[in-house]
Amino acid sequence: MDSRDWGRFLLPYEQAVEELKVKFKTLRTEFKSRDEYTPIEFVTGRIKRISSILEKAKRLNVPMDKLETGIEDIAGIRIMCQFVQDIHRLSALIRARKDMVVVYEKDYITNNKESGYRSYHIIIEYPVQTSLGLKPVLAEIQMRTLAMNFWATIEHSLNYKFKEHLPSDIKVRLQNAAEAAYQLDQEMASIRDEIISAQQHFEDKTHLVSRVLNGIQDLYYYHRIREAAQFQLKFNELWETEDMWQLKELSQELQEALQRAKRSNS
Ligand code: 0O2
Ligand code: 0O2
Repeated sequence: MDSRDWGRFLLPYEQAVEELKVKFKTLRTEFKSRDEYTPIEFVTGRIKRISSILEKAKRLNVPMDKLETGIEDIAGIRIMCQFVQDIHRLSALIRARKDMVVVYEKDYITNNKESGYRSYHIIIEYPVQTSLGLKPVLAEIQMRTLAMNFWATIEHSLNYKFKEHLPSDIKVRLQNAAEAAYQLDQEMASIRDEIISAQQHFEDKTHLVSRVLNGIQDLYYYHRIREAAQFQLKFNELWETEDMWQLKELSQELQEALQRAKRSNS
């Protein structure tokens, strides 16, 4: 293949990378415009370098006329997420899309590589619209957390520099660092869950308080002055102690008192 052929060969892959980058960046913008939490932190993309394609073809015994099917990551998209849960959510969104077809998936998060590498890879078939008609190309979508990306970026640059000559003690330290990155992801995920459940608890409390206060006001409306004053006193006590369980009971009793008041009023 001469250099001109390479240019023509890579063109649909370049187009695929550009289009896919726009699509996933737009997905992020869409979540943000709805004020929703976005599972995408940022998106990057690249075309594999010709030397890397040749090296990989040699390593995998792929003949030059079978590069299109033999090398799946000529077009590569990388999506960075805050949490591992975001990667699973994003994978489901990708599987549901009509503009790309999932060929297969590689879960290097559950089954990390020997190096310590973790990421979730999805190989897709993506149709590129060219002047000669539709051309389906293979592309690899890598999804990782920020911690996984931090590790992989540094490890990749070290491997690139030292090739196969990475000292074995360094390899072990990199494996340990990968484990530390994974622990960090787990810790952050559990902190996030606790924050969300604390927010939920806060929401519950806010609703409960307004339900009780509205209930007391309704009792006044039905001229149950003494009862309303008793509920107000009880509420003041519980408000001080922040006893949610008793506050729930108080709210229940208040609803029953209101039903009685409504019945005797009608
Ligand atoms: P913004 O709003 O400027 O950040 P292109 O769209 O072709 O110009 P490409 O190829 O996607 O850009 O660029 P690149 O360098 O691969 O980076 C893609 C996006 O990821 C860029 O944002 C970077 O700012 C962002 N990015 C890269 N590394 C990090 C990182 O560590 N943290 C964060 N939060 N963002 C990072 P944009 O698309 O130019 O937009
Ligand atoms: P580039 O162009 O530098 O991004 P194999 O390599 O045979 O084990 P396979 O099937 O070729 O596996 O592909 P795999 O492992 O699913 O995905 C290859 C890509 O995943 C790599 O691209 C990296 O981007 C990333 N990757 C895989 N393993 C590692 C690893 O141990 N460390 C880091 N940093 N990244 C990894 P390339 O080949 O590096 O190409």
